[in-house]
Amino acid sequence: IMFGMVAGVVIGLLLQALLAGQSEVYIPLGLFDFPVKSVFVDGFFHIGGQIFIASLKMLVVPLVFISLVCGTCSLSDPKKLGRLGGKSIGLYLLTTAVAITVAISLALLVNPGVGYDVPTNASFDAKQAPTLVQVIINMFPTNPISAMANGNMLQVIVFALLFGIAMALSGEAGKRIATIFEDLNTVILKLVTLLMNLAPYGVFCLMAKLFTSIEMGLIIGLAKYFFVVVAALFIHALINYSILLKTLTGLSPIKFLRKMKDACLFAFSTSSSSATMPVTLETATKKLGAHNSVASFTVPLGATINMDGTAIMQGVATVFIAQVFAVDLTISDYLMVILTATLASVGTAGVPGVGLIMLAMVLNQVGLPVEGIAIIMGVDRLLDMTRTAVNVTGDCMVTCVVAKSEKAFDVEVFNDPNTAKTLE
Ligand code: DAS
Repeated sequence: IMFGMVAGVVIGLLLQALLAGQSEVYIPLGLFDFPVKSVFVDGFFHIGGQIFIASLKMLVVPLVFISLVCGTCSLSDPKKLGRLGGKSIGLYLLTTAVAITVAISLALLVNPGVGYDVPTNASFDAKQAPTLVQVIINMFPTNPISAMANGNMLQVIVFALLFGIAMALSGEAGKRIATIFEDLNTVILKLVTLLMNLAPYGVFCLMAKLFTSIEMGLIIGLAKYFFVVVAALFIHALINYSILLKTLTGLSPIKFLRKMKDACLFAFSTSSSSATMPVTLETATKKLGAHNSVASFTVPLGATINMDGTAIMQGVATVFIAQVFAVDLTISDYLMVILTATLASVGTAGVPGVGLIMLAMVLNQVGLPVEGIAIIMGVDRLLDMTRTAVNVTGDCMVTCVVAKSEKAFDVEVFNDPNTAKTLE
């Protein structure tokens, strides 16, 4: 997978150099001129990348529903579900609040927006993200089939939890259905590993297409902003998560990060926590050793409500935009940013670019001009890829902490270096 990614980046940058800003380049083949970009970039790479993303997304709803029903009905006592929910939601909100606090502190140290001259054509239409009340009401599906058809993950999670609890309380009938769900889970997980064989090619196509058109030059103009976000992402993923994992579970952060490689590569390539979810779930159970009864709940939940990487971008972007527009934010404004960004991440699914939509909500909350988002949009794609990898790392870190605390964790699997290999 790593090879597919590096090859895609190199081919993309070579094609970008070959195109040198033109919309197309032709290779004369005697009978006709061969259009390189249309055939390779808009053809093979685009189609290959979209098929790969679609194949991952195709799995998300059935995988989450089946594994969560299995996980829930296998819980010995449903009261454990309450503990699971409390611990995971509490830890997800805590890590997100810590993430954005680190981001704001680092940004206030570096002052990325001071002295930045605003381009005149800045404009951004902010689609309103849902309020917290709407999120809570929307969590309960009026029609579970439409929730699945629309990929409304919070509604799928709620329905699967209720269905699994009802199965656990339904005696023989529940036990009979449970065996069917166990078999379905085995089959759907086999489908996940089968599709993993597509990964190197899919990642190659995604990277090749992206790096043919990505404006690397924009990073220079926004270098301070870009590198403050990247620095905060690495501090959070390598230091904060390691401290939390070590103190709360005693597990080795080095082993943890080594096992996160595949999931992070998928998250980086797809920029989508939800598309990466099948790999995140496999990583949490087969590589890290968390039992499905916990991971099947905490991973889908995390992919939906836990976005530490996104909160980090929002923290730095808020400071950057306030400085660019010379707006002095008070400490209470920053506390409001921390609260809003933490809660905003609850309400939006893990898909590419959702971080910017939530940023509009955060900026509105502190009275900052939403047009400021147009300034940072140019470099957001690369940042989205990196922060999505941090998002899924946070999901797995909390999964390990909760699973270990619930004694639903195999330390042997975690310590086994062989399970660090690519998903077979
Ligand atoms: N791409 C989002 C995700 O899938 C994160 C973001 O947009 O910030 O987690």
